[in-house]
Amino acid sequence: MVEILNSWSHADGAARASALFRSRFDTEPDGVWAAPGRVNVIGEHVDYNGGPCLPIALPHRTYVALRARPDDRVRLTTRQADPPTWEGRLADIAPGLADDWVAYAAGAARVLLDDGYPIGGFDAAIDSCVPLGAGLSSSAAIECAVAIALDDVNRLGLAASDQGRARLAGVCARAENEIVGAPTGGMDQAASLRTADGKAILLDTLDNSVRQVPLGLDDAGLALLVIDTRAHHALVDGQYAARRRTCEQVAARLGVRTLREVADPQAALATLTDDVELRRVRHVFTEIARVGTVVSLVEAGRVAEIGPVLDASHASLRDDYEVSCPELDVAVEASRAAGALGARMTGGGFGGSAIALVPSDLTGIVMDAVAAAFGDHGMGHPAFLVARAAGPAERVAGSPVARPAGVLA
Ligand code: GAF
Repeated sequence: MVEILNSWSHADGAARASALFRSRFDTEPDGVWAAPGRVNVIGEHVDYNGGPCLPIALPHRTYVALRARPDDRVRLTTRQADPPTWEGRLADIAPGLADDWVAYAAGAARVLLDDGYPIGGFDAAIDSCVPLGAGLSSSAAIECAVAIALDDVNRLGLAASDQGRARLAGVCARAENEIVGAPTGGMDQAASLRTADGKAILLDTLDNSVRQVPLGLDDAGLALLVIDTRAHHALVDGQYAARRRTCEQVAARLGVRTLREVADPQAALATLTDDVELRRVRHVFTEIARVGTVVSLVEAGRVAEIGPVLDASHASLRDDYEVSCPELDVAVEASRAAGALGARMTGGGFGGSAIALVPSDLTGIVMDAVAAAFGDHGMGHPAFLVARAAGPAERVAGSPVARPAGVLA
């Protein structure tokens, strides 16, 4: 029997978060807000290089029951961490917080305050069915769930438009960079806040625009299988930062702000004499091109043909960018051998998850094959989910908070 990672209904998630809130704070929350994890179809490690990426939001969400306070205190509790509580003042939310989950949960409040938004203290209870450390953006889901709740209870009105949601996503990304200390790009927060139900978004990180892209998987008889390798995944251990630094150094030397703005990628590659730099930058250039290929195929109704592009992305991430690991490689190879049309690691890498594009009727066979291959390699038990493009972060319980006239809509 393979393990399936099930998501919760909104009713279940809201009930869990509310129950945790009541047991910890002995009162009712103002409401419950939920933000999804994501899986990226293509466009890996390009979001901090001005490149495009194509994530979908998952039905797996982090639920936050939250109540505004009349003072500047913040009290947090979660079912997913130990110790499960934190208390402090808004002013205490700063780089160096002891626990990452506290920084994810409270960081957006600090950045909103720094940007001049009128944020007050709050009590919040967090529960989540986003698999932790699986490369599916469990951290961004916490940030975005709290951010959208704070937007609502403080009547900022940002969540009402894509422009405002883009601003909230930027706030959450800065919380991750500045408060958590993880030098990530902005894809995960945009995916959690700016997607639309049933669609991927093409996020262009150069101008921060998004375009909705229906993948058409059901019509093509295909499924996007996510394989959580359960191998360790962490973005703050220096490997991610080192790759980002290399890209930024080369961009600066080439006289551009981001590698996306290099006018002639081939000519630029020809100037690189350091082998590591050459391979890192080659990944970025080729991955950006692959996003274009996938979007063209999908929009032409030819999603069944994107498999080889996913395969090429994996090879590039494995060999040029060097962010794969044995578990991801086994997951990808075993899926292909069992009938997947293409497969690749997804997310930051160094563990986490892979995706496989599979004919729907082969999903069970591919899952069994991957689990068996892990067994053969002594790799423990992977877990699976079939990705369905879900909607963005939103309030899922409680009444709308009345907004004064004149706020950003
Ligand atoms: C992680 C980061 F958080 C994203 O910003 C992105 O860079 C991704 O790795 C790789 O594409 O999820």
